[in-house]
Amino acid sequence: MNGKTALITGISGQDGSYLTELLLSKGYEVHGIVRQTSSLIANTSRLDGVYQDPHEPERRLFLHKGDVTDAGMLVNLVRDIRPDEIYNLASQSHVQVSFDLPEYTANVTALGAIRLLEAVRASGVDTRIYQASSSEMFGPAAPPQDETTAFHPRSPYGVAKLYAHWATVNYRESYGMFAVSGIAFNHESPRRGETFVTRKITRAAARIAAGIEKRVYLGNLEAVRDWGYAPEYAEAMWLMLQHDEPVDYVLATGRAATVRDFAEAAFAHAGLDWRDHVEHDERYERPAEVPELVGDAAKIGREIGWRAEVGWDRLARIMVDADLAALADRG
Ligand code: NAP
Ligand code: G4F
Repeated sequence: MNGKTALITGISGQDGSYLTELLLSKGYEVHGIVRQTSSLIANTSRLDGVYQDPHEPERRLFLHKGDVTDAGMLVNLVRDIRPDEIYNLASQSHVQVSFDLPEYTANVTALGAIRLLEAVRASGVDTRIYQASSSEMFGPAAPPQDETTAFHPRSPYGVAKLYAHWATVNYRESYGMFAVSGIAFNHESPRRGETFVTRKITRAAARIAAGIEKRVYLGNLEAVRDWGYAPEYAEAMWLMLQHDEPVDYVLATGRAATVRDFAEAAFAHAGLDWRDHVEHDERYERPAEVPELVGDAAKIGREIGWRAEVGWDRLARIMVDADLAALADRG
């Protein structure tokens, strides 16, 4: 035990699960907000490795039913837990979905952040806050993008993230809160949701190699992304809240590839030629695309010492291996 308490919104997501493991390993008491669904008490499969039964006397992981659209719930929870650190990872995080559900995305992703900031203010708790900002806020800005690059979001998701980002800056400047944004470029892992392009590709490559499927349908193959490895980004979030000063940082690898390059590498690692299995479907094209995101994370390297080690090609191999292993386990 290190005597510290953290609250994570979005604990059941990709990043939330890695951050939970990291904080538990550092001796934190970890609290997370999980959503009730019609068929499950909560979607907690990514937390299976660290889940603790409520009857466990030494328990350090606590899951609370809630939602970032419920302001009263957030105030009560922050007041009860009195966390030293809050990580706001809750979001409708899928860019394409945000074009179909723009108002819902704004409610969760933009207003969720301000509800949480207000909950901290209303409860009077002295806490440090991490806001999960996104490289999607840069839109078509020329790469490499860094902390000085002008924002130009190109999706309802990007617009919502920009609101949350500026709200975080504003609460820092207005109320002196230790509130910071990590402007994270794409980061992936075997726990990535199956509709994001990297996981869609690695899962398809594994299933095609196993003879379960024959092809996968993708949209724009020319988009360039700076794909990093999610556990390393969880470490950066934690480091930002340990820093002396509240400072916003870009989190990125600095290396990038096209969707086509990623597909080629993933299929090759599964022993396949991507050209035999990838087909185009325009339904996966977006009304407005972000063509090229490549981050320059020199500032956090200089000031905090964080650097991403895993680049997109190694990441593709890690994800294909995990998807192949999951199929083998299933028998
Ligand atoms: P993710 O896997 O989609 O996880 C999102 C989390 O938010 C899930 O736990 C989800 O719960 C929760 N959530 C959604 N709506 C909610 C609501 N109304 N109330 C409470 N919780 C809600 O996303 P991720 O990849 O881990 O990303 C974490 C954060 O970083 C997100 O804010 C994302 O937008 C941001 N980000 C991600 C990347 C990236 O490349 N991964 C890059 C930049 C920024 P359920 O499990 O119930 O759905
Ligand atoms: O994997 P994606 O859906 O990720 P996207 O849109 O870059 O957003 C992710 O990264 C952001 C950080 O920049 C996060 F803030 C956000 O929450 C999310 O985690 O798509 C990547 C690229 C896009 O250019 C998309 O048009 O892949 C292209 N793509 C091509 N075919 C596809 C597909 N994307 C998806 N999801 N599905 C396809 O079939």
